[in-house]
Amino acid sequence: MSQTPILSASRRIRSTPFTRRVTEHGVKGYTVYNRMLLPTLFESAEADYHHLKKHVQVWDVACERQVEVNGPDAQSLMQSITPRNLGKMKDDQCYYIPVVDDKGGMLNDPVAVKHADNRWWISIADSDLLYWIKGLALGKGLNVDIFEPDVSPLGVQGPKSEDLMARVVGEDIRNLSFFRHRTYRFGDQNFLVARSGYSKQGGFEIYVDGSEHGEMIWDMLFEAGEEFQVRAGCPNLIERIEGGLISYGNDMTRENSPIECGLVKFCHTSAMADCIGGDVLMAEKKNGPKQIIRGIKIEGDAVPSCHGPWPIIDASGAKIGQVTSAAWSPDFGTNVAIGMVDRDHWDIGNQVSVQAPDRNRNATITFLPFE
Ligand code: THG
Repeated sequence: MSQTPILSASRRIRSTPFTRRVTEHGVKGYTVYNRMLLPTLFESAEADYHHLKKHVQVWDVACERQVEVNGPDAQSLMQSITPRNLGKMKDDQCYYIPVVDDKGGMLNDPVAVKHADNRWWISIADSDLLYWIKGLALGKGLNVDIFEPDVSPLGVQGPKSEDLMARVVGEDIRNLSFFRHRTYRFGDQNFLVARSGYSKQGGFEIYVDGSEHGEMIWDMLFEAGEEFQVRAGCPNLIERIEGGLISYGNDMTRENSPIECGLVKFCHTSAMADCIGGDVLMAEKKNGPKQIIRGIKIEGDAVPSCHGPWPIIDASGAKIGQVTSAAWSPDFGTNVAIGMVDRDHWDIGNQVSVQAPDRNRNATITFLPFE
């Protein structure tokens, strides 16, 4: 039996303002995201999952790096990178935005945090969006500064997250709406907090501005959270598949359009003219995509956890798509998965076969999120 290889640490794989605490809380697994550590496992995938759905967890999601766009041309630069219409966005809003290249291919699917017309944070998924945006600004001769500030999101996720946050920053946080942000006081520091996060259990993200404050905020949350059974946690594969939260680099890449990714609701005809690649997306919106993201219910016992993608085949053995994320769901009592399925085969209820690493399995095309 060979041992699981370790991932060697070095300065190129950045630690976070919370890494010391995460270690103390017994992190068992990491991945690398934006060249930074992202915890993947504490107790076990299933124990972490049950705890997340019942209590509250603190997540080190510092790897959701911010790209700050600052200056008079910020608003027009922002509208040029996404087909989502930002025209009515308020200064206290966050928007989930597809970011596309000149061919309409997905470059990233960040959360845009608007401070003002001339100041934005782009809270990025795992790709080097800073270089694309800097290149655009230089090429277009725009009057903007683009840089990565020392800002690290800390997630507070789970059904008891509101009670915990109310203990720490006051009852007023209960009035914060989904995808809105406001500044709250933590000890003697003010930080922006949004009601958002990469789970469907409800929660908040604290944008910790200044690495030196990381452990202080962490400790405040754990002190106040004892009565809510707070634990260290992380984005959970099972929960995110159930909830239909797609993952850049896993479920979609630059090969895919936002329409294929199920994000047509964020591809606005009114914004296409200002968006790079908008012409391509307009045509695709009219003609329909050639494939689309779906939920896939995979039969049998728990699928092995293993690098995908796994081919999806029809009754004749022809490849009609691929599974890109899969896990056993204790609550649904089946394997849940996310994948791309060709247009002739994407109808809900369609029976297909998935070539999992252990064996072929019967599977059913279904909705995302799982219901
Ligand atoms: N929070 C912040 N930054 C992030 C993530 C995050 N950057 C990387 C990654 N996650 C980006 N991907 C997503 C994917 C989905 C959502 C957020 C970020 C999400 N979607 C909601 C949904 O699908 O129900 C709401 C979308 C909407 O209506 O606007 O929350 O998690 N800071």
